Amino acid sequence: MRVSVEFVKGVVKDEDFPTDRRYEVAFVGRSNVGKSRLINSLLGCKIARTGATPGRTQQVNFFLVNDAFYFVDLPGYGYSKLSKAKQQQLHELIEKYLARRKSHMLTIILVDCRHPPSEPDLRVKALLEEAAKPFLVALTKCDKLSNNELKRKLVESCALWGADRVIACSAMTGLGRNALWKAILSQINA
Ligand SMILES: Nc1nc2c(ncn2[C@@H]2O[C@H](COP(=O)(O)OP(=O)(O)OP(=O)(O)O)[C@@H](O)[C@H]2O)c(=O)[nH]1
Ligand SMILES: [Mg+2]
Repeated sequence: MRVSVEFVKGVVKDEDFPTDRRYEVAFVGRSNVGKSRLINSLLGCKIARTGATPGRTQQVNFFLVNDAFYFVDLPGYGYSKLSKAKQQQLHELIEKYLARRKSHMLTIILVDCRHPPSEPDLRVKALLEEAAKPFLVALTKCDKLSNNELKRKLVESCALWGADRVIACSAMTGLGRNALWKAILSQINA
């Protein structure tokens, strides 16, 4: 799929979120899980800033795709070098966004395929279930697992999250890119 993309803004306060009411697809997960790189892989360009050191994204970044909907790159949680107050502030911003934002259509929860979901991942799951909002789970960095390890991980993840929600991904090899696009578009066009 050919896409055009424009960085619209990065915000730290919910009153600065865009007001044009286009649908939003949000990417959420631990710091360093690969949110920004997966967004770049989906969009086929290097628009979201990525980095080897965690804590790269500390704002809510809005990318307008095909002038039609937004990809929203949320700050990563669990970045221990931030002050407790700043971490708390980011958590509140993320949770407020996920629970209350009206134009927010779909959440992609990213979980590193080599680790179990973190406690905040499970809190996001509970919050979205509570708000009756749809979500998918992208297992990231699957290039790091052997085929057998990946099969085992998929069985385990499907049992936890629901089989129709889990997509094995690698921003490095492109694994999962088409499946993720298909799921995103079917939700947006539903
Ligand atoms: N091998 C491999 N490395 C990846 C993949 N995706 C991301 N990475 C690496 O993981 C690191 C973190 O990626 P980011 O996309 O910046 O992570 P993030 O979730 O946006 O991190 P924050 O902005 O801190 O929340 C970078 O060094 C990436 O190159 C992947 O699919 N495979
Ligand atoms: Mg990032």
